[in-house]
Amino acid sequence: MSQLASKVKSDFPIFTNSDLIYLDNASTSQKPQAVLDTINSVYTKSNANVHRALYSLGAKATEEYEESRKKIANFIGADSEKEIIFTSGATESLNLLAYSLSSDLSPEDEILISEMEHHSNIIPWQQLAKRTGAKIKYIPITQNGELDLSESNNLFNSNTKIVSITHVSNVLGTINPIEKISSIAHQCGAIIIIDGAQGAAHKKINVKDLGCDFYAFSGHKMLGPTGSGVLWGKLNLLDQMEPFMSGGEMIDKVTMTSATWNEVPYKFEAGTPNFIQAIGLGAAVEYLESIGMDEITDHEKELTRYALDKLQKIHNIKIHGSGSNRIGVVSFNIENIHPHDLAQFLNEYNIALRVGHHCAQPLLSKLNETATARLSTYLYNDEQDIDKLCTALQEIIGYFK
Ligand code: 7TS
Repeated sequence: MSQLASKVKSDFPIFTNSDLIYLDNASTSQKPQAVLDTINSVYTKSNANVHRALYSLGAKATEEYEESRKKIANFIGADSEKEIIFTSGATESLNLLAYSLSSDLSPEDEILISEMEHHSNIIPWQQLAKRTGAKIKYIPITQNGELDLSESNNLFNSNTKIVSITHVSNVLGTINPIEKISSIAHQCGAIIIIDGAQGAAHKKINVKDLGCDFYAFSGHKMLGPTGSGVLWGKLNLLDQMEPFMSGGEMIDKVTMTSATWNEVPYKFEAGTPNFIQAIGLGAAVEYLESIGMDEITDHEKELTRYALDKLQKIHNIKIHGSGSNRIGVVSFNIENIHPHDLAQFLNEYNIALRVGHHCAQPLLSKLNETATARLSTYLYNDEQDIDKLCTALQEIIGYFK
């Protein structure tokens, strides 16, 4: 078994002198000391608003903010840091796109998403469809919990203008074949957007290799602060798009009656950005790189296999999704025990995992469930966490007998 967790756990103060078993990483991740130190350092040594102050402190904050943008561009293999827009998270990144791409759509157009999307990659498109009259279509999922691309000839056609798909399912852990989907989308002239909220945190990303046009993700799920997120987009597409929000710093010239826009990425960063969080995200990326993303992926794959093996031995458990290309997320139900009861009992063991619909109600209804229990791992989890979870589950099943 990988030794990664024992190597890194002490970097995370939340685990110091604690028996916390944290298995809710798909919701948010814990933060290493390096990220906490960076945030503290900016607040105590270089806090001033970015891109406007002429004094040294302002220049220092701006430099750190822009340095973080470069680190993130490098982390995901972007051509230029201009392609990195700081947002508050994947939700804002996806809303930005659904708003800014509005003008390109008319009633005969189609938006293609999938049945395994998080609400953040469904509702912005439903709202866009309402505004424009465009139609939403769904790529179905197979019994295994993988995207069913067998009908892609019907689903992808010349009316398909936007395809927006999750990289990794937050309920099933399925890793989707993004390169293949990007290629089909481009063949019919559509824009392809990837919701990377569960991707960038757990896998080495190269946006060019993925072949997508946009990639959205959240900083807080990858060891960074809340309020940090990213939208990566191809520069030529970002250049053509209208801004999402308007206000300070996103302008070039403003008169009493009109305004022109600043260049990308600033056109999309209206107002005071969450610059301290963005700088914190840069520190998170540095930390992840110091470990190595491939090592993190391997560790989580191994741990997922271990978890699946152990969970399958529990009587009356139903594990959702059986695809082979999956990572770090396992959803399950135990017969006759409501997931909410399960979570409450698990809390007595200091085990944190999420139960509910995981903001993916259409997927849950496909699974014929209203709620599941979901464990989700990260680099600091190990087999003991899984063992303790399984022992607790067995005991809880005992109480319900
Ligand atoms: N897309 C996916 C696939 C997600 O899993 C999430 C959050 C989001 C988008 C939105 O990210 P946010 O950072 O903007 O909120 N997923 C979850 C989850 O599974 N449990 O809590 C949040």
